[in-house]
Amino acid sequence: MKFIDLRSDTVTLPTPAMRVAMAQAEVGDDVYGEDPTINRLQELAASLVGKEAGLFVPSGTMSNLTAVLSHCNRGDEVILGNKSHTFLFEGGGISALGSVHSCQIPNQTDGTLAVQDILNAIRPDDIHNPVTRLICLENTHNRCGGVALSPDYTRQIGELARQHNLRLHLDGARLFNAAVAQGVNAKELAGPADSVSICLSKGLSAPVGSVLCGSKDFIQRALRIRKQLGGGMRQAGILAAAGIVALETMVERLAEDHQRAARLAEGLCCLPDIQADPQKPPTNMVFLNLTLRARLNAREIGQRLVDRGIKVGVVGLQRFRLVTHYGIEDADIEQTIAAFAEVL
Ligand code: TLP
Repeated sequence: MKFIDLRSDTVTLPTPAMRVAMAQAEVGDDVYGEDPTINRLQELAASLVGKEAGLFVPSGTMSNLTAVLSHCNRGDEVILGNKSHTFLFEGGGISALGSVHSCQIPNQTDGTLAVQDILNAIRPDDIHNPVTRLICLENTHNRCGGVALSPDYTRQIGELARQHNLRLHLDGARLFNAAVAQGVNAKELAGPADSVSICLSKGLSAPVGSVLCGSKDFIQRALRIRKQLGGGMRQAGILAAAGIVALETMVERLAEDHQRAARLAEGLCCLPDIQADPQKPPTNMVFLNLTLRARLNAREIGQRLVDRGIKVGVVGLQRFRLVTHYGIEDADIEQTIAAFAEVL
């Protein structure tokens, strides 16, 4: 059975052009810095986000971890959102592997961290306190509904960080979704950050990888951390080749995913016992809540949808996440709406 898989944009398969590029990729030993395809990908990614250098890493999780460990010393503190991916879904790696302390402050519904909350979280210089070193933002913000942070907000937090001698890291796993949705250049969104992580294997459809970007000095430190984490790959130009195709050809089409998410939310909102949150999805994620009147819970509904060839993310007793992506067509959206109507 061919499934309509809306659990995540991580399920995207490489495009035919990626397969060709992978087969033909020129490769070398990247630990010696000698893989020409990886070098090209790193330069391309860095230029797209306006940074001096890039580093190819196997995953978004390793990219964020490498960034935090490159910015922080043991015992330093990072200020991040209580709904951030790094806090919720990266295995606590920054503390488990890096001895970095985290200070979680509430993510607002628009994905931001309130300026006053950040200011309150910055520790005074006192031997009892960890040293506040880093602020992390996420754009788009996954658990806040795929919402996009604006260039203005990011600039404001960049200035705040500089005033307090802090670094700013941006988890831009879906930075290009944020750029396309707002009609702005990714450089504007990444500019205020000292480092930015972008993912190639989400909406951009490459099979593997993320690129961590920043200044040359920062990437030099990150190179050592990546090696410590076991992320120094060898002839991985085969993977980077797909990443180049992703960055060159798959960014603009993200707008289609956003339109399909909007149609999906609109169709599902008309059904009884279900509410999209927010009503109009900002990018490619649709979060749905079941009302208390619903006769089945989210897990039960999820199972009945699987029986009808549709996979959705069940992210709470009464909550779903549906993500549109390359490979999901208009007809799949209509079929999903019809299946929900049948099951509810
Ligand atoms: N997110 C995945 C799951 O881990 C939840 C998904 O399906 O959305 N930052 C953000 C904002 C992410 O959404 C993800 C993946 C990552 C980092 C980690 O990327 P990977 O999976 O490559 O380690």
